[in-house]
Amino acid sequence: MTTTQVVNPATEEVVTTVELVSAAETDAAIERAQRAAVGWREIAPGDRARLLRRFAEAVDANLEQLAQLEVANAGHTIGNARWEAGNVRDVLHFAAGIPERLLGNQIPVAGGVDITFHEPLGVVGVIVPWNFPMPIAAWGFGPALAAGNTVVLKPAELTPLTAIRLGQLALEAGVPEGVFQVLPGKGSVVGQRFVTHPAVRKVVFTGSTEVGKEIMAGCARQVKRVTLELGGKSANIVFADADLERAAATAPYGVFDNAGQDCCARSRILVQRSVFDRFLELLEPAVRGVRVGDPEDESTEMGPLISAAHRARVASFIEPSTKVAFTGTQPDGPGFWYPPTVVLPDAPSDRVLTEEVFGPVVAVVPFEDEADAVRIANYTEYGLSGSIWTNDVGRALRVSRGVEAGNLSVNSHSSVRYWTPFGGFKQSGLGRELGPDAALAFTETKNVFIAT
Ligand code: TAP
Repeated sequence: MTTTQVVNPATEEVVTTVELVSAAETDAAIERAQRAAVGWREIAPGDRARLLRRFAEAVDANLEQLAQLEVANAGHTIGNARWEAGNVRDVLHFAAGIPERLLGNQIPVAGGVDITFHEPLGVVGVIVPWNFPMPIAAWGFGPALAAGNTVVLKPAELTPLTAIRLGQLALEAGVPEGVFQVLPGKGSVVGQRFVTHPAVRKVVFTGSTEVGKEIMAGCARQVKRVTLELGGKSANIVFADADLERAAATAPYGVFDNAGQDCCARSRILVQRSVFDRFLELLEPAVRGVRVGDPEDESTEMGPLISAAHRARVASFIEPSTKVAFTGTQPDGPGFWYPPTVVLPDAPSDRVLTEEVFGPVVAVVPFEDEADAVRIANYTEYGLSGSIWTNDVGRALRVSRGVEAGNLSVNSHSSVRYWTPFGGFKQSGLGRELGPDAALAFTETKNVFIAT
């Protein structure tokens, strides 16, 4: 039996030990899910909806426990962790509206009636990263279950605790055995079986672009459906006509939330040259003011990084030649801490401008005009999110249409609502999660013609 130690990133103490699922156990779970799929798709829509609602209520009743688990396992601030558990509840409530609204079409044809059905795929495998263990899991399993699929879910090896608890809560809520199974294990073992086992009909993967490409290539062998949510290098574009005070005061939270371990992190701040120096003057106190520390403290705004190895990777972006404009604070003592860090890159090809840091490091660069801003924003393989700060509505819309990214916000840094679509352009991903069409990513459209 293989086990893994779960470590609290804020204290470096071992929280617990978790047994890892083997390849043979993964196969057995997939086969259970395949058997359970027969009954699950036959459950009356209203009953499936009711079970999802009960699952949501069980999450709500255990919200504080789930949040505390995430604080201990992932070092998330308690405020964020509560939001994340609440997001799972809300995604499930939203999903509970799906079974009774999975509408097909009746299409006019000669000589008969033509109708379409949205059929479930069967078993769906969901592979989750360590940065947002709860919401990312729910964005996959909520609509997948609602559409009549069964789900096998692999949490990241570093952060399995909340997923394991969600699996228990589903059973307690009455979701039948085998319909939703959580399989803690290694990506190379459990995740790979999702890709290679023919009974898994779709893989939803969130994680690095590098692993996402391997998953996609593996799935191609069986023409297996994939949704990919990958990395980002998003731009926060600040025009001279914007409310500079607000843009500067909020910019740290657009990138340092979750210690920058966020695929939507606005890790490049593009500032119109005429206000560049003024913006940096305003940004400095905002960055120094970010409260970094004990994630259990209600007033903390940023916690630690997930692991020592990840901290070393983040630190590698700051080379001796890197121009660091200023940094925020970090606590002393144990924990994988890294301070909020603002850098001024020399060239567009600087690693800190082209690669995803996935930590609290932001690069600030000047631009000349609207066209230049869009050009720089798009100078990346990624295209997940971004922000545009301006008081000119026409410009806000023009730049929104020009930036190649799936999730943009104007005069704010919001990316995620469970009822709006989420996903990336270019190498940030494939397909969309959440939003009104969430369930359609977990169905096949079937057309039936009936001669009359
Ligand atoms: P990855 O190393 O890509 O891991 C993500 C998940 O995939 C983990 O559960 C991992 O398992 C599993 N995995 C690894 N290799 C696999 C393989 N060969 N086959 C199947 N599964 C495999 O990413 P990470 O380090 O956890 O997360 C950080 C990265 O994810 C960042 O680049 C970030 O941008 C991206 N990310 C993107 C998004 C969105 S929404 N676009 C959200 C979060 C994160 P283990 O447990 O073994 O690691």
